Amino acid sequence: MSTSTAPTGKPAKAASPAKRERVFSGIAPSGTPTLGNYIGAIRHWAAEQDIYDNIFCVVDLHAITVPQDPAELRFNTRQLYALLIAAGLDPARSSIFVQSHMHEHTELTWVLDCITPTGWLNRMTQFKVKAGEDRELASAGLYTYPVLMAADILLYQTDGVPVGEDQKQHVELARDVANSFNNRFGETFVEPRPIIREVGARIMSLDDPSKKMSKSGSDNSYIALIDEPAAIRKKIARATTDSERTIVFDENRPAIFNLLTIYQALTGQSQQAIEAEFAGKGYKEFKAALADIVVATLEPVQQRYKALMDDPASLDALMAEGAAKVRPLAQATLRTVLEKVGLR
Ligand code: ATP
Ligand code: LTN
Repeated sequence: MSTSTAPTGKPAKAASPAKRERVFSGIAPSGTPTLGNYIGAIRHWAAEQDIYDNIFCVVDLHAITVPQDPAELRFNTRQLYALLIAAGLDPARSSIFVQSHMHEHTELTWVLDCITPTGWLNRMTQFKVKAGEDRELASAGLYTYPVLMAADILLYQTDGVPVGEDQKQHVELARDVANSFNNRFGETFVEPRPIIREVGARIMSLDDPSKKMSKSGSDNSYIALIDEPAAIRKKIARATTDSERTIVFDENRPAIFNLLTIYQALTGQSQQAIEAEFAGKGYKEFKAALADIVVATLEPVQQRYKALMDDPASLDALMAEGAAKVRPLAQATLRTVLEKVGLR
């Protein structure tokens, strides 16, 4: 195939042997990561590291779009970085870095800000939700946040962006911004696509199954990846259920459905096998079994996390190495952009 001739008469380019697609994903240090982040995102990123060329980023610049306590932000950033590695992201196979360690993100954001029509930003639904009642008080950073996210993605010539459904609109905006820049200044950016996981991966809050489990939710609503076994058992024992007794996957019973979804995600068993296992048993027994699974899943993660946090110099070195790995690509993209726009 590599010896064939293209219709133009020029020899066709040899198909590059198994060039991996590049994926980029980010997670904000806006609290302690939860079991929802783990089941819906982190464990998939970890499992797919050999399929893609991976870049993962702790997006601290995104965290300050809403007020943050400086000391907490500093701690949350290190904690999230350590937890990503503890949960299976491997610095040898992936580039893992902190967004603010790379000044190229903010520089590219300004250029992209200047080619993004405000009309596009006005259509972003997450801003409307996050800004709350008094939109006039929301920061300009929260409003332009999708452009910073576009810069994160475009700086690394990303092919695919694994995100939850709520972020699809932002990835599409990144694609539109890339396309608009390419049309105006010539081919510069890869136009990325969202990689959305099929449904069933959305873990809901333990005290209100109509809301998503979120690291910025109330204490009893989520299981943090660093929760002690006793706290995990207590939160699961207290989790909302309903007045029926059977333990079956019924979407019309969202509370038990959510707990069963967690059980299924962590054991990998089929719905039928799980229903058979708990046929004739009560909520108490099921919740105890679920707590055992969650505790057993998180125990090795917590051990690795503790070792990383107990050795701050090694954690600093990992962060520096992660940034050093992605820096050449970010610098090359930014240099091209500055030249095309006439700033160099
Ligand atoms: P915040 O509370 O700051 O909005 P969050 O906990 O909702 O944060 P994000 O930081 O927005 O989570 O998301 C990081 C990744 O985790 C995303 O890919 C997102 O889709 C995934 N994720 C977050 N919450 C859940 C959940 N409850 N179930 C499944 N996946 C989730
Ligand atoms: N906005 C995303 C986090 C995020 C991101 C990114 C995800 C920031 N930059 C780039 C993918 C690619 C969120 O809130 N989950």
